Amino acid sequence: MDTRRRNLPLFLLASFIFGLKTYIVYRFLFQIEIDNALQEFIIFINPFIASIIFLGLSIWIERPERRLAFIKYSALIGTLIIYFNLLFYRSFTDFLTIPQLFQTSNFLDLSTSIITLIKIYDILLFLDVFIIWFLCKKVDVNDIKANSRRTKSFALVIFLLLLTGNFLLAEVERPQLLSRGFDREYLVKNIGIFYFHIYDVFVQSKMRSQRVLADDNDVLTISKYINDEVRNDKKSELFGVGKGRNVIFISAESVQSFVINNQLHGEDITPFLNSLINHEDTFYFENFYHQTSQGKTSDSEFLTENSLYPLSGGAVFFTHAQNDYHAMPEILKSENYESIVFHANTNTFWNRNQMYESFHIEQFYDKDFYDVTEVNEIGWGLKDKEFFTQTIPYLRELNQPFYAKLITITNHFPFELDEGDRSLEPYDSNSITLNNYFPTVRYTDEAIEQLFLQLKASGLYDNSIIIIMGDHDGISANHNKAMASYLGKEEITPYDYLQLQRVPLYIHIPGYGKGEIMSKIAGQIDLKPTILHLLGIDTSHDIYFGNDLFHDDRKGFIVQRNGNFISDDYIYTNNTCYDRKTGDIIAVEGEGREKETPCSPIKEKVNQELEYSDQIIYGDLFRFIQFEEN
Ligand code: GP9
Ligand code: MN
Repeated sequence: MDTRRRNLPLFLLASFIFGLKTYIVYRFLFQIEIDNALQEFIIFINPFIASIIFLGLSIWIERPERRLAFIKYSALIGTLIIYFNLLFYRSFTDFLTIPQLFQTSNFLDLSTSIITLIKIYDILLFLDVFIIWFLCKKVDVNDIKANSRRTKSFALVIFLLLLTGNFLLAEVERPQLLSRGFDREYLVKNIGIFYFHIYDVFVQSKMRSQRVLADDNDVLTISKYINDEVRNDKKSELFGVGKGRNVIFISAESVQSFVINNQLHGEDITPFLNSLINHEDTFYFENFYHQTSQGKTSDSEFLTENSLYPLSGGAVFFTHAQNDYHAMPEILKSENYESIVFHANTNTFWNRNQMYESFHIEQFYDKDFYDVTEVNEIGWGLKDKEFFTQTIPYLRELNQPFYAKLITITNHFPFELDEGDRSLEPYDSNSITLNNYFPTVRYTDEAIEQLFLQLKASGLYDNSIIIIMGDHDGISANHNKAMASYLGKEEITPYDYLQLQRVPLYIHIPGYGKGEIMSKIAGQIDLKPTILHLLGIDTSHDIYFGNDLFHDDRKGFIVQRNGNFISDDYIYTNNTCYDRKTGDIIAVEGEGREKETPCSPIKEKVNQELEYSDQIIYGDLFRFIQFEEN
């Protein structure tokens, strides 16, 4: 009799039982949010595909006993992996990662409460293992023969197809899922827990090997560069004007500068932000650039807290959350400041829960601290107005001085807004994204206006510095055509596109009275020294790549993560050196063309600086430094 047929169904049967269990756990024991039918479909098929592939590896095992053992132990180990994740999840609403396994504090937390995390019905999660073991026991090993080459090749093709299909669907659901990292919940939702662990092992081991090769000599070269090329320790006129004040930092989702002082349908898009520019207590930076890459909001947070560059690929919040940093909250702590973040999204998004700990942020008021209902929710959290309203009571309770960061979300792609919240009609072009962007920006503008009133009413306003910063662009190059039509241009050139990477920066110091419009180029990298100096905190022992924006003597260029840059005189993008002010092309680099252009010497520094910043992150170099706080 043909015995191949007998063991083939066994692994398939086992896959089915194990897959079903996994699906039930995903769907009913983890609280994974499902937003659409495609996600529902992926989360349903993934457990079966994953089990078929893993248990299907048994096809390549020759010896029958070993083959059965493989199936039995895979089911057991797979179940244990799911179960440990479940226990961890019950405690932290998060999935296990390698760094967490080594973070002993987590496990201490867990071990004291482990009994409370185990539920009696958990035993049912092992039911499939019992069944699979029982089935394996029933099989007569003499009936099992080696699989033919044809069977193996056939299985290989099928497995590869299944795997690719699963990943393609995940990619459709969430483009750049693996390269950007996003959120662990998204990863698990789209590729399942087993591939997620493999992915995590891969990312972590790559990082660890780079870290091992680094040593403390690397730091010396970098600090020399910073002392020679970046830092200026002379105090600006504003050094210490905000001493002892609170810092309220509003990270304004996707707000770009092109909407400021601009109109649509004959109306100002951002009336409040426009009026704020002319306020005597405001410094408005009209040539301020975001410098983020794939990590978007998290990159902008990384830049502002550390004055280091994010990574060219992936999100540093995911890849290097375990590093030693010397972030603003840590420095502020030694000045008796408490640092807090408010953002009504889950705390695992962008791995904030882990990275914030490394930054010494003391408290993260995430979604759980807010009353989120069907009416006030939008996208990844609360509507901005509701978010600010619910944040005010928390702010009032804080010990002063504090550094509070409030991250808005309403003006996020795809720029949805309920009809009743809309006070500006959409634009009319072939890009729905750009069309809908204007009403949501207006909404955020109104929300910020409301926040100012609330801060005044709460008595917090006078003793604070209020900073408003656009986190990154909201309108990508895909919408260039519509953007050109809005701006009344024939096309968006690479020069225009780089100029569109400007985001607003406001530094509002109640009572200061001598605010100005600041025209010199500036970037997110500059915020750490700027804020610390305003508070009168010396940074001369620190390592960072930005400049105090109230200083005239600066390094003179702002770097984009892809190596493009803006300097006082030039803009470099698309291998072309432009005159910054006129946009005229000065020189094009490339074969057969000029090698040396006015941009070349700056380009060299730019690349050097990016490389140093990467070295700090990849080598985790700050672990070698004892930063002295004064
Ligand atoms: C999510 C929010 C938006 O919590 O910060 O992230 P983004 O997609 O802009 O990076
Ligand atoms: Mn963002």
